[in-house]
Amino acid sequence: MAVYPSRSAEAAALKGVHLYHFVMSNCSQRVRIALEAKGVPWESHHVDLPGGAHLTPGYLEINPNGVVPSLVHDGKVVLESNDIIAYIDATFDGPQLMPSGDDDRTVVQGLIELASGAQASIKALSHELLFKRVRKVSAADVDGMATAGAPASLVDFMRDYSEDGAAWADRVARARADMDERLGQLEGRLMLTGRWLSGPAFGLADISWVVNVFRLQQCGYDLDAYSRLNVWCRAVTAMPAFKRAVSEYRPT
Ligand SMILES: N[C@@H](CCC(=O)N[C@@H](CS)C(=O)NCC(=O)O)C(=O)O
Repeated sequence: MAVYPSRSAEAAALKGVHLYHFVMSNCSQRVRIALEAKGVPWESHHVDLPGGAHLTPGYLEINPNGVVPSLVHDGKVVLESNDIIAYIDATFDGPQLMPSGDDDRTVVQGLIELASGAQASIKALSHELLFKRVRKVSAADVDGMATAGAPASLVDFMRDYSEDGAAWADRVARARADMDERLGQLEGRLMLTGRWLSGPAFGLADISWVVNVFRLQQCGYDLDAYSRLNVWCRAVTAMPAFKRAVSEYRPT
């Protein structure tokens, strides 16, 4: 996990815990849940993704990948939502979210990597099943992203989305197959543990995955085949930390 002094003068001067995030971003939600579960006070820097605020020169100095979330703690920046939640757990008091035994840790780290690897599929499914109805993107918008300095992977994705042709259909089909494979692994894990993905206690693997499964529910994605996962998701989304961070969260 990389933790380094921010290249942004604005961020380097910040004291305390500051989160650059977007209300609907599942990666941002993941970090907000970890902060709430640990009881860490934090300050919000809401980044308007649809408005392109993540592609401004000032934000690209904080996060050169042009994505949210970014955590700044006493002027040091931590990127990548799953690294950020591990950093929060390791740095602050509160309930321990990573199991202490070596074997459990290895499994939880694997589940977190499984969630990180799901991001491309979550993004494609969110755009296809949730955002398409409300967010039209033109070729000129995509050119504007490229001119603003957005990384090529973001531009290529938006180009396929805006064109809505064979390349986009292929992305969506691959996302469905990939997601079903990952969800099958989670169902298997819950068959072993019973209640939580992280093991005997709620923890980082649960936080990492709940935002993805919740998003799939919002998308109307077919989750009928995953009965244990549905029970698990109901339990996690009923937790106060989830409510404060996601379902009842309003950006400030
Ligand atoms: N691997 C990164 C992925 C971050 C990411 O893709 N964030 C999305 C929101 S969930 C974003 O900022 N997207 C901007 C865009 O696609 O233009 C992480 O886990 O932090």
